[in-house]
Amino acid sequence: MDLKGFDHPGRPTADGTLPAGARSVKVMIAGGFGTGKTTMVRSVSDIKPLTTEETLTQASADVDNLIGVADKQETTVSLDFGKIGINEQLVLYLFGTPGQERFWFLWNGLFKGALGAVVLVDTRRLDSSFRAIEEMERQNVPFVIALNVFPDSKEHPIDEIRDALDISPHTPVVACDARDRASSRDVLIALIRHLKERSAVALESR
Ligand SMILES: Nc1nc2c(ncn2[C@@H]2O[C@H](COP(=O)(O)OP(=O)(O)OP(=O)(O)O)[C@@H](O)[C@H]2O)c(=O)[nH]1
Ligand SMILES: [Mg+2]
Repeated sequence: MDLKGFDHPGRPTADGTLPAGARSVKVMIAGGFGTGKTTMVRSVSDIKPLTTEETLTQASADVDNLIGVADKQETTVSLDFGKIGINEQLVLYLFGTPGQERFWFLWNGLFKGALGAVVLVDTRRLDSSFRAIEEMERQNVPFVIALNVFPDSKEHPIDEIRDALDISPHTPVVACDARDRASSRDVLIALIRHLKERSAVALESR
């Protein structure tokens, strides 16, 4: 993969595109409650990730939709942090968001300087990721949708999922297994491609 253009530490440009020569990129791993954000950061990180997991309390039982994740024991209360070198020129710093609604107030600060995001979606509970998608659009952070496939997930045509999530036809949708390093890495590469394509389009229209 050609990653020319990621040579210097990157901050978002005024129009939100990739800076020429970015070397390190802040990427958010977002999505609804229990969609596999911490799992993805853990599986893909080159360093021992920092996680802020706390035992799920009864307080959230009536609030969170636990279909498919009823045996979930822990939840992220602040953030997950990991790092992955994609190649010698590019390092991604990964920031996993908390999924529980009561911690969403933290999102504003967390997104500062983020160049892109992965929004994890559990197709058994599509609605749990609506808010994350809205937030990406509101904060103008380009994103890819990663469908985290659980054993009892049904297969849905991608177009149906696009319609249900109401996302632009330009937003990539990829399937993954967040527990698998190679699969999670592929999602991040899909995001980088998307960021590069957006930058190329923005440059052409200048
Ligand atoms: N079968 C399967 N289980 C998964 C997968 N990804 C995550 N899990 C499991 O699903 C549960 C939820 O994963 P987490 O990584 O904690 O989800 P999260 O999005 O970080 O959750 P919050 O921080 O609470 O919002 C855990 O029990 C994981 O082991 C997957 O791809 N396949
Ligand atoms: Mg988590």
